[in-house]
Amino acid sequence: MSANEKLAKWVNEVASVTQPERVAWCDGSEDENRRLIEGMVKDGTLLEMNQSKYPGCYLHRSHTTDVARTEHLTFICSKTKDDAGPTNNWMSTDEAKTRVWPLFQGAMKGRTMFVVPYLMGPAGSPYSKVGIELTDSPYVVANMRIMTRMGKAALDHLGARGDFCKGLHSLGDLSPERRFICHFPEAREIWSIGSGYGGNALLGKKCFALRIAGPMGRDEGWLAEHMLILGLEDPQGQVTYMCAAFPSACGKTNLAMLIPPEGFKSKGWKVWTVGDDISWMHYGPDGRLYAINPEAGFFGVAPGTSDQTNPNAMAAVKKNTIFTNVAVTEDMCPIWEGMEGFSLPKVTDWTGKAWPPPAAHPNSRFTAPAKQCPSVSKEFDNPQGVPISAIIFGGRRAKVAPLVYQSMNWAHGVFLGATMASETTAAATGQVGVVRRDPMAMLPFCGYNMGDYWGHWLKMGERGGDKAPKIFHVNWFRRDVNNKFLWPGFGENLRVLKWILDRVQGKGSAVETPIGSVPTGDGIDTAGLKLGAGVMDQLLAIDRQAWKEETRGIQEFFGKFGERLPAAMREQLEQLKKRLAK
Ligand code: OXD
Ligand code: MN
Repeated sequence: MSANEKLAKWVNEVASVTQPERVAWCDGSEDENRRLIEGMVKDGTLLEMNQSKYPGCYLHRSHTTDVARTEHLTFICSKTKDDAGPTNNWMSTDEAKTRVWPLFQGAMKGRTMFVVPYLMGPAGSPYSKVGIELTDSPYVVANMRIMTRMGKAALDHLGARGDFCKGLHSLGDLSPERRFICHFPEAREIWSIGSGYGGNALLGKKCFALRIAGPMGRDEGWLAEHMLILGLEDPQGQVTYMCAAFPSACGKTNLAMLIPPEGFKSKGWKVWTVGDDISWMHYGPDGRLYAINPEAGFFGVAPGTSDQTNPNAMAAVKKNTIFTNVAVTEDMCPIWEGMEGFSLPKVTDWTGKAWPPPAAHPNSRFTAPAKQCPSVSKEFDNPQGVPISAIIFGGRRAKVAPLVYQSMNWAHGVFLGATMASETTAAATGQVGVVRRDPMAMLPFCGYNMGDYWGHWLKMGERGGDKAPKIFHVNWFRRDVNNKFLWPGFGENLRVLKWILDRVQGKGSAVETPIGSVPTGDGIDTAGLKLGAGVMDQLLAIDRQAWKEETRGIQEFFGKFGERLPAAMREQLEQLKKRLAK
């Protein structure tokens, strides 16, 4: 059976269950998009923004109970519970068939079912993969057109092959009671019902590119990661590529689009953006690890984004952007907390009313084409991807973790990723210092047993040998005794990237400590930065007592994985304990 026959058969099967009024095959063209948008403006799904200031931009206000990913309703439906592991919600395939599948019965009555072919990754790349999403939400189609290479590019890539990821999505009745996001890693299939929110409904993103692609990478020998990809250009014009993983809402998009501080910019330092959220990494013909960004757009958090924190993102969202749940000014321009001009009293909040704070929903978003970002890398569409020299893991730690340190080797680097954590702050929960582990920032996105996932990481390093990237850990969020951030962050993070680059090139001064190589006091270039006396020492300090405490937390966390914890991870913990005891 050819790919198209297989596709046609599946579309018919789904249509006979969901019973849409009509089926529309999407080609991704301008014309099709214009018609879709016109329809949505007419029925109120989209509001037109100020077309002279924000041409091609629209606002969507979601249902008020459908504003974020719903992790407790997200399931891995693998053969056994153990295959999903202790960090995922598991549902058996049989249960999914009896509990979730019936919800699709007649779910699309009176609606159009769109057939959305999409390509994850550049056209012509051996590393790109095709997905097909069947959805009854035109808003999803319009977002998928920005976030992926949609339509013809995908069908061309698929050709006669039948290997596409099947994704079925219906808004259902939008009730959280009947909302499920189910992943079938063995069948490479996704069922999502009851939500129109990006992470639940744009199936190419978290569902395919992470939860399904992860097990594919395990089986095929590559990595699907929750990482930004950036190119750091030095004053000689040489560009070095790095990937970085941070938990959601830790500034990944800002780091991917960083603008260097004055003294560095004038010397020729630049950051080029390849991706802000997901990285697929494969070994290339020369034995180096190459990354592609499977996505074609940014689905970024709006609040806090401004000309101060991320001018590149602000430029990217000036046209052809879909805003979701932001506030608007009187003349229908998007606005949110932290954005220039926000103090205007006359804004309308994300629900369409006068604004009691917050005006924009804290998880309000922009969906913008990556090509509109001034810092987009010229390698963005390179089918081979970019060669990765450094992998960076980052947590949000008020204490314990220094500003930056380098792992001793790959296995130790995997340990740093596996033990990544954030501490809650008073503002977030009322409880200070509660440690939440988020290995490789993949806690909500790893589609199989996390212990097996670490095992896969270890294998990938063995395969790379000397050519594998160097692994680092950063922490922009260390606080002083008065709970004030010690490090200014944002553009100044370039100074840390520069030390990482130095280390990759065999330069950069460091001291060996029990936790890894930490920069010497003068290792980080602080020229032009006004840091208080002793602040750099505090940023780089290792508190043995706190680290001993940390090893107890890690031991407890590792205990959850039982037999599935790779021996090398247990070994790393034992070695760390020994080094701390010396
Ligand atoms: C995202 C997330 O939306 O990580 O990218 O939550
Ligand atoms: Mn993310």
